[in-house]
Amino acid sequence: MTEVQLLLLGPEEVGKTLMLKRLQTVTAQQNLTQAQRSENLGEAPPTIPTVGVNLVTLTHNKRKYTFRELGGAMGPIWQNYFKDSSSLVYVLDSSKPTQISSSCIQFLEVLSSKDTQDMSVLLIFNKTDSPDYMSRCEISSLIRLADILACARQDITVLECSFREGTGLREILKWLHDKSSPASVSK
Ligand SMILES: Nc1nc2c(ncn2[C@@H]2O[C@H](COP(=O)(O)OP(=O)(O)O)[C@@H](O)[C@H]2O)c(=O)[nH]1
Ligand SMILES: [Mg+2]
Repeated sequence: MTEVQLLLLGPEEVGKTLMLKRLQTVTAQQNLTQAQRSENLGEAPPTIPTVGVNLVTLTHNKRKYTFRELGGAMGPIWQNYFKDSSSLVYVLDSSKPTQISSSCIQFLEVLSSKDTQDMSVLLIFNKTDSPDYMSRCEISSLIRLADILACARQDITVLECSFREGTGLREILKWLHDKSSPASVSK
């Protein structure tokens, strides 16, 4: 089976672990018959802060995806993991404007590393269910997203999600399928 290695980065508490739990549920449901399947994902399962590396494997459309979620406190050594991955998912919390500015700088540092130049990148604005969330349009002007997308060498896809409500998960699975570069995966 084709295997894809991905890095999952972003500040703490933005919803990375919940994203993995939600994707595990959705991909497990896809292996059930129509009758067994429940479209309702239910309440968000609890998460505990990730210490070190959280390794999660999903199977979707005959491909195996291994996510390495790195705890936010590991920021200074993220770069040690770049070489082992072909794609990158970066999550931001759209309900925290002050954090977005600083984590955008961290995101730019990731994009400027020579080891990420050939990666496919998915940038997620999570927590759109929060009452005070910023829309994609507002965040885009705050961090000058158009300039980032124009200047980056990477192919960057942007998505708005709520992992609490389970929105955006199918788009993530589609991105995984479309963007996992055959050249960087092992059989
Ligand atoms: N309101 C809301 N809360 C969320 C969402 N995603 C995650 N959370 C909550 O944010 C907290 C941190 O989530 P977690 O997945 O552990 O974050 P991580 O540190 O990035 O792995 C938990 O209490 C989650 O339930 C979301 O889409 N909306
Ligand atoms: Mg976590």
